[in-house]
Amino acid sequence: MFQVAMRSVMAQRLAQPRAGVTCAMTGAMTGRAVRAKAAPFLAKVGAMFIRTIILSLLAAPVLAAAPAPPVKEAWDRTRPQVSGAWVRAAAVPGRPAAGYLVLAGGGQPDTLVGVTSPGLRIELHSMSMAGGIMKMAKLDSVPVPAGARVAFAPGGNHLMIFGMTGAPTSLPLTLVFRNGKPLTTVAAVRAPGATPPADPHAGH
Ligand SMILES: [Cu+2]
Repeated sequence: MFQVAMRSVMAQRLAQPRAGVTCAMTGAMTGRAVRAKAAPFLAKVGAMFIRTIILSLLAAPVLAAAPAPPVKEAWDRTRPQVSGAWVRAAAVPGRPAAGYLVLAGGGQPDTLVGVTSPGLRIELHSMSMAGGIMKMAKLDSVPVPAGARVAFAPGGNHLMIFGMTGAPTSLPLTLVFRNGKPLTTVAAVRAPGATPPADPHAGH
């Protein structure tokens, strides 16, 4: 395109020399003389074209790097997230079931202060071994530091679920936080393991 433009300009200059040039020249102007006169002009036009192209090339990355319009997040990164929730049904009817899940801390620290499910009572529990004896303690809250992984898992912190009857295949769990909005997840209910650990809930 640049070459085409140059050729076009050159053709114009050669076909129609400026009036001033023909007036100043009394004799017939040779093609060579016209080209000689036209050369500085063509060089100027060419430089302008090149400058335009270079400026366009320089501008392109700047435009590409401009910030994209804000996109609504699918979820709020500042809040904790919950995953992998499941419930182990009690081995003995009437005993509480145990619930497990993993919390991923958000951008801001928060604290889990409770878990609810319709018709059930749920407590936060810790579990520890002391002198070969498994001990549980009720927790009022569980900190969820920013960016941390907080697991409720067999042998450690867990949810103690009272009042579960029948054999539901899933259980909705709503996690209540001190700062953020509640989070609801669905926990799969599994049968008691074939080799359950010593029943740490005998005291309930
Ligand atoms: Cu417990």
